[in-house]
Amino acid sequence: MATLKLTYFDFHGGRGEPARLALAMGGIPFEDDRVHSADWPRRKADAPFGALPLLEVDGKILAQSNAINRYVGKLANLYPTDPWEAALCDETMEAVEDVTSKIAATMFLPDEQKKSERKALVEGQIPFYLTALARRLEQHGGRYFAGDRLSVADLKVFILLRHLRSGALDHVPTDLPDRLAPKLMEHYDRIKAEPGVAAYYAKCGVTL
Ligand SMILES: N[C@@H](CCC(=O)N[C@@H](CS)C(=O)NCC(=O)O)C(=O)O
Repeated sequence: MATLKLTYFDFHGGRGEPARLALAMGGIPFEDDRVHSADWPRRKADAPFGALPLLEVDGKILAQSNAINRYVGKLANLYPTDPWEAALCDETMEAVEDVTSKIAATMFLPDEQKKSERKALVEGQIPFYLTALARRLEQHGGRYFAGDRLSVADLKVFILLRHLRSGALDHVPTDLPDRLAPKLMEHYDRIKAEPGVAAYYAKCGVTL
């Protein structure tokens, strides 16, 4: 078994969280390297694209969250083997990445600008992606995003919804997913109840 180190910021969410969760659910040992924001400027130059997450596999570095999710998904049996279902899994993860990038672009804006740009997102792109994801979920049978079993795509959507509902995003109403995408919330509750997901967050002391 390869020696794995996953490097990401020190919070229970974001682009590094699906891989952390997938590795834990697969019972795959890894070093959970959590970067404090004060240390990031010093470490940024070592990241191939100047960003996290990174996965180190026997000393070799892999960047880009969805590449990492696919790799660990294969190790943890959380990535489809069927080519079509694998493509659906990728589609979902890229859609989450699209909306994540739009939200991330507002993260460090001055407050007035953040408020107006977040208002625009809340009225436009966030509902667009939530309803599109809910529709795709329905088209794929309503339970999972890729085939008839759990994959890293489901984990990534779950983590996005958890973030949107957490109250950590100023100017984003926490009930947005519940109001706009009840089918997605049924999916959220299904993933939250997965024994591996529940066990991981219980071990981390996180209330879902
Ligand atoms: N496309 C990249 C985006 C990575 C990214 O923007 N990561 C953020 C954290 S979620 C980051 O490292 N921000 C700090 C910085 O850019 O200096 C991926 O999917 O991994």
